[in-house]
Amino acid sequence: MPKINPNNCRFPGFIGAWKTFLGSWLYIAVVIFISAQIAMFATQPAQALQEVPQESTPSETFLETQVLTPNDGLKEKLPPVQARPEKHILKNPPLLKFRQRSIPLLPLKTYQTAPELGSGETVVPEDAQADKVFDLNIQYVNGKIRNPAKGEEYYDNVYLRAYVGTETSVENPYVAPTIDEVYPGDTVRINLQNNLPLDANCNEEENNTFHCFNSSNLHGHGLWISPAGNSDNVLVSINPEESFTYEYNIPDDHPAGTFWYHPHRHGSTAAQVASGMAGALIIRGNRAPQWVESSNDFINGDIDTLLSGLDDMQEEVLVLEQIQYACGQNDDGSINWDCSGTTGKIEYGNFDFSPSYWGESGRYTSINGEVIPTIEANQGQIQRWRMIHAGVRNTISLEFRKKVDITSNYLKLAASEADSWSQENCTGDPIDYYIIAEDGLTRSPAWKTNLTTLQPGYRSDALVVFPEAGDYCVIDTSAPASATVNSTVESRQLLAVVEVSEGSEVTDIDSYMKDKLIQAAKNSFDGKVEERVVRNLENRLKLALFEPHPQITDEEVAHTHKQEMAFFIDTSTTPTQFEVSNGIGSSFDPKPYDPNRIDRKLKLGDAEEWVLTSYFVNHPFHIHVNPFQIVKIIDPNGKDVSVPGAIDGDPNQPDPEYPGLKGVWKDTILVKEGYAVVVRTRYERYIGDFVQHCHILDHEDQGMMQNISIVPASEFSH
Ligand SMILES: [Cu+2]
Repeated sequence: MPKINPNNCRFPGFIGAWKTFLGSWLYIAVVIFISAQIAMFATQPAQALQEVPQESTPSETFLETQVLTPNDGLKEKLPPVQARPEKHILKNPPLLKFRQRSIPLLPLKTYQTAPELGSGETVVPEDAQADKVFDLNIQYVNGKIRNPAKGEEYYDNVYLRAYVGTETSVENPYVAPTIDEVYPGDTVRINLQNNLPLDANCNEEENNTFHCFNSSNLHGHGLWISPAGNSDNVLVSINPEESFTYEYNIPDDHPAGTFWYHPHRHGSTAAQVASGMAGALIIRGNRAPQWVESSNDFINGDIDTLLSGLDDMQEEVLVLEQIQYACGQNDDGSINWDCSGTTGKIEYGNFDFSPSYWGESGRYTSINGEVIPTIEANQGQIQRWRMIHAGVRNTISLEFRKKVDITSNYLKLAASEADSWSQENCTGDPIDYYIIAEDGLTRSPAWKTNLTTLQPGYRSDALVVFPEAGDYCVIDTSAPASATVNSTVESRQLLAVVEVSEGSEVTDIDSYMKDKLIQAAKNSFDGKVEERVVRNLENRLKLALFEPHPQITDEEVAHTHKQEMAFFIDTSTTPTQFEVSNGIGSSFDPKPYDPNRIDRKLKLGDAEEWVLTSYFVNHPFHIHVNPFQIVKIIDPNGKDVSVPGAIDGDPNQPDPEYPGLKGVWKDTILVKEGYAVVVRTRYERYIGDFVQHCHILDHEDQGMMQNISIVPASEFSH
């Protein structure tokens, strides 16, 4: 199977390089076009236009800005909350601006010229590698969150911890800015300044409890980078009034895709993410697939290079959040969810989780901070939805249905009424769309579905096309209890409404999407690459030339250890213990997290198979650094439910999540009680200590986490 070779991709010889060069200009043109589209939709066009990331800054400017205090001008920059526009058109989160310095080409790089191509030419695309500096503050913000249960334009006041960057949304200041325009090979520096107040109640010695809500740090979820030092290190605590510069060296062969960032300080992770502290982190790629004559094979490329050939694609970043603000306690000690006359917060005393709280809270899943926003689209226009489940709890099962009753008001609707409202009003059949990436990693073939399951931590990149003009409901549809993180039946929620204006006719979504993508391939590629990409697309929309990692074969794991992992909640103890076991079956030995214990030592360079299970309810497993490939998912009856077309659970209401995941790369996967999720992963390139954990973040804070250490072979012993 071909794999991305960064050297070949980046320096593909003279002709290839010119193609890459031209391709990147085409890409820039598309970015400008999309930005212009966004600006057109924005209620404040001038502001939206400013959000276009700056082009490469001359080095003088860079040096000039370098002498500034890293966070100058940010602290007081938060604008006051203003009167809100009546129409809630969804906007992408603001972009976090950066300062950039292009890295001069080092002599070493000439050595990396692809020898197979035989040209010896080294032509560097202008955007080859850069040093990008981002400033990010953590601070309290005053904001408003729409509460449709109370009226059409009713807002709850909230006071929340938030990431604040160079650009802050006036309407939704708690929405974290998007880190974008990052390319493989870039160095990303993030100056994280914790401006939260000192917390006298913070006891650093506490473990596996909710504590130190003002201490934080940063995790680049899904990034394939070092976990050590000041890279993606979540084992440090950045306390109030402290700052820390993270340095992410994005490797040359890093996949392009949808990633995200959030705090990961053990004890405050759930509280901070539940406040909305989560942002998109998008890696862009301009490496086209390549044909290599000498090896008679292809080198894979970035899906972005295919999609840039679409003539009018629109990109939406959707950060789905479940901001569980509360308003103190009732007399009986229960949480008061009614914020009339007060301000919603997430603090000690009103912060707690149980599977039923989200439903009881009456809160809505917000998108980029908006509750039931309107998304604008044109009939027949392909949209790339980069969806990020940045919530703490609640499974999202996404479907689109035509809304038939166009007069029915959804702007005043209690969350508890959304189920019947959706059933009455969104009566069209669910439409098909195509998942092209899971957790940022391109999958092949594109997965045609009308229902996607997003668990906390998941991302899904979907290509969506609306076949008719009119309104479509974006529904978080009801899911069977067996399919959810809370193991309870979840009722329907309305997430958004898509207003589709008249455009190109779509009679059949399948052939329409295929034709569009084939045209895109013809626009983007030529020769053997074009031929192969087109042939693949004709065959069930295969995206094989865009898969980021080579498969892990049976041979590769034949002689390495097997890892076992089981999640467990011990309810027989007080307090309840949240645990992880290194063994399953007779070796089951669950333990809560101990910061001073390394739970697994792994050998650099090995590939291993892991069997993941749960002995008590469902938990999304997430591991840092190296992603994994799903081999099979065995249900309690011994059936592999990861194969396309498998029926998982009750045939009358099967769980749609697992079928089709066989062979797919991910970094987070729901592990259902009694199931065995079998995955393989390579311990590539990076050594150091990091974690794997349950992505129900309150479980993580309470101990459902393990320390993992990848060491060089010389330090490894069983
Ligand atoms: Cu869990």
